[in-house]
Amino acid sequence: MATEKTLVLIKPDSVQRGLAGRIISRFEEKGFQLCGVKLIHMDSSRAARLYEPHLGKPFYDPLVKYMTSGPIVALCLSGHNAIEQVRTLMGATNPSQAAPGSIRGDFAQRVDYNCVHGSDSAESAQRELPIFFEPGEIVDYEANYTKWV
Ligand code: IDP
Ligand code: MG
Repeated sequence: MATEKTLVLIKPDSVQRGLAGRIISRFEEKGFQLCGVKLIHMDSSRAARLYEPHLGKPFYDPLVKYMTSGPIVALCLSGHNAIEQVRTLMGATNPSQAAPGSIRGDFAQRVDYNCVHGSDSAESAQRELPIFFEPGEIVDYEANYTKWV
């Protein structure tokens, strides 16, 4: 299993509800490392870049409106098999089907306001991370830092 980096977004409703810290804790408790953290209010061009694969779907316009409605927290997380494991911690896209104990299972009710985004493949992570982080903004612990823990 490879060490991977993935993108997580804590969506506007979750930030507004004060859930950002608890959601970040879920990932930290699992052992994923925070390599990048940003609070940003996306404009529609950034949201369009992120959701380009969904262009034309019925939920596209409401999704862009929702995701640009207020600040989000963008995370770059690193760890073993991070892309798949982060998706497992998030739970199913539709919170009605998300297992209790998952982030969406515990914190969300609706498919359209489902708390978090996570890259769904290595290709998606590679495409999505640069939408939020410059290469120099992503921390490389192994290369640059003494290991304390
Ligand atoms: P994902 O976030 O689990 O990867 P995607 O299928 O990539 O799910 O959809 C992107 C986002 O679009 C979802 O997280 C959700 O906010 C929204 N979405 C997906 N399917 C629906 C739907 O059927 N109705 C309304 N919104 C949806
Ligand atoms: Mg997706």
